[in-house]
Amino acid sequence: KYLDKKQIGITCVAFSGGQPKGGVDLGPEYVLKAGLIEQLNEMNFKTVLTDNKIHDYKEFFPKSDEPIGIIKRPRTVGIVNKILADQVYQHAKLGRLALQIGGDHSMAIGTISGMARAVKERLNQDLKVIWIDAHADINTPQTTETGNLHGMPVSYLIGLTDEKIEGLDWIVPCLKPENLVYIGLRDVDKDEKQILKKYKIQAFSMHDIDRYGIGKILDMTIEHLSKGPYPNSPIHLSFDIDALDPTVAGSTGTPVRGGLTFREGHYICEALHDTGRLVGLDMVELNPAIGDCHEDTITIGCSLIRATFGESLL
Ligand code: B3U
Ligand code: MN
Ligand code: MN
Repeated sequence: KYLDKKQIGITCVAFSGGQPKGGVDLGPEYVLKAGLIEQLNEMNFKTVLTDNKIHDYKEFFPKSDEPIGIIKRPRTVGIVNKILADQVYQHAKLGRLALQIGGDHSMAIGTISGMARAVKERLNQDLKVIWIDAHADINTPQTTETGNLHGMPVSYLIGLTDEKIEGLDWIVPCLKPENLVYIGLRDVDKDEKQILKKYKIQAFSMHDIDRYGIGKILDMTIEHLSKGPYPNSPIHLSFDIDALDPTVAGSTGTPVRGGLTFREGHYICEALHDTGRLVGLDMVELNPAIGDCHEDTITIGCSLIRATFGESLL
């Protein structure tokens, strides 16, 4: 059996280097303080916390990290993700479900690299990814206007750039464009739209959700990820909390109006749990230093995690 579905390897990524705002590194601490581990244990999961601590990875930071061109903190983001990839891989190769709590979304470079490596090794299959986000995070070093690496992880995972940037040069492309589906998009840069078109990436915007409803969107998502030689191959869910509407979960670095409702967010997690194919979950961009009701955002982060791991409604 590939998975031991009763064990979760949890990695707490107290990291903010993929973007400029402080506070997103506090996400994991607040999620644990809200009782997530107890809640998962209550659901009969055995939980294993990576290195038995909230990781800030600071012992691995380079002494200096000047921008390379427009790219900010490439060596820091690079080394943190290299280590994170190994941590996720170690859990996944033992057949544990892997939960990563962030931290900014640049960390998906590591989480998905590590998970894809384990899936390749154990099953000789390609990992499929569902990316829930207001943003596409698919800028390349050539298209980025901000230089923030949390806006670029997908381009590194797919391998859209040949340019070798110091610190990021270890990344091996591990995601095929046809194995990726986006849900929740509403703030996508012009060049990113070109990339989505060029690589024919399946992307459901908020407009699509308005039109079809979240139920049909998930049916289409799962259908898309069931094409090809391995219709039941493992799925990784990368959930940026800014996919939710700011009135629902406002404590995040780049809120965008017109997002998912509380129920739409949870429905995504529940429907993916029901596929039986989920192997990994990232819950990212929770920033308790932003907004005046961060308890709501943290509580919702916890309940999305529980929904993904099968907390049943009835
Ligand atoms: N696309 C912009 C903005 C952005 C991406 N991800 C977030 N914001 N959270 C960029 O910086 O690449
Ligand atoms: Mn994101
Ligand atoms: Mn986002």
